[in-house]
Amino acid sequence: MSKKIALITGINGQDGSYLTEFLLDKGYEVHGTLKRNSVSENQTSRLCGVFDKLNLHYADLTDLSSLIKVIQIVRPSEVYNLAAQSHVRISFDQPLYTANATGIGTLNMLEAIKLVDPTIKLYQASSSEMFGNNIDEDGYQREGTPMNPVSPYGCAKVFSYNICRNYRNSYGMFISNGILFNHESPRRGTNFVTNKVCKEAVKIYLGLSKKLKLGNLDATRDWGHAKDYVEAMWLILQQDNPDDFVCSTGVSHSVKDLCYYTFSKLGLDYRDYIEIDKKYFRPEELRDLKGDSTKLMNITGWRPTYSFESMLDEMINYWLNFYKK
Ligand code: F7E
Repeated sequence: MSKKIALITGINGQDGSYLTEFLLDKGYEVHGTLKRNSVSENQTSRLCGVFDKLNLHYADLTDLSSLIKVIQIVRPSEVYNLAAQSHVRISFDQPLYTANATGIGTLNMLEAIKLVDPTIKLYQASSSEMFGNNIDEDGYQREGTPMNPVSPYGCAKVFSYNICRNYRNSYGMFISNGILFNHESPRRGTNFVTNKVCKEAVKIYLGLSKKLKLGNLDATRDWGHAKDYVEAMWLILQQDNPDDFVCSTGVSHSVKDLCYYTFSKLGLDYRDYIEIDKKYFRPEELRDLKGDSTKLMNITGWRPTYSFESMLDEMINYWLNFYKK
């Protein structure tokens, strides 16, 4: 059987790097797109372990011609569309760019696939941010929960989710949405709350910093590990039929719980170090997220392997080793 070929947009992000490693282990030929950046040096730092086994191409979701070209060159069997402006708070500062990259960018990818080869399978990185503050009666969000986004990012993701369903139904294309809840790791950008807290708590513990400024401590999130979630992405594309799936752990914690656990692990009381800074609040807050992955687990057999605690332990240890070096 010929080698399967995957194309990953946003290959240099947290998820792109774990997915690359996962697919290389499965024997795939892996290609990825990079967006042009004025500083090229750190762009592929998450990929350093597998850099020699990769094929990188410059392309941008906002540039349809670049997508058509890369699909014509690579001829993938599977496309994982992970690229986006993915920071919720920043989407309020850059709403138009977010709508273009995170929303219209997906439509560009759909058109590129439809024009070049509509048999290519597409995984779309949809998000729990699409639900906004809607919760089912039992406190969970799942595939049927109505979507009511509360950020430009969430609105753009709802557009992408819907246009994917529309192309699937209209043209019979194999397009699946993974509705992923928050997923973290040592490779997470340090302007997302988990890795910010782990990094800064370690700096405080080592005497390198004194305070940590945060926003809303009462928000709750369902935090899983990115390594587990990229397996779900792959499983979703291996099904006989395209469909939409929630991927989550089913357990949620507050930002306060996150601070308590992380600082306690280092023998510190978080209350001595945290300052509230209004600039980290969002104009409209998404209060609580907790996902029900029953459908994904029943149909694909997926199970998360990390707990909230084991994930944070890995992240704390990463920063301890980083600063001790
Ligand atoms: O915020 C609160 C903040 O930025 C989590 C993205 O991957 O997951 C992510 O979006 C919570 C929020 O992630 C700070 O208000 C408090 O309630 O880590 P975050 P997010 O906004 O949930 C979804 C599923 C995605 O799809 C997104 O792409 O933490 N929070 N203080 C803070 N958040 C940040 N970033 N910084 C703070 O200082």
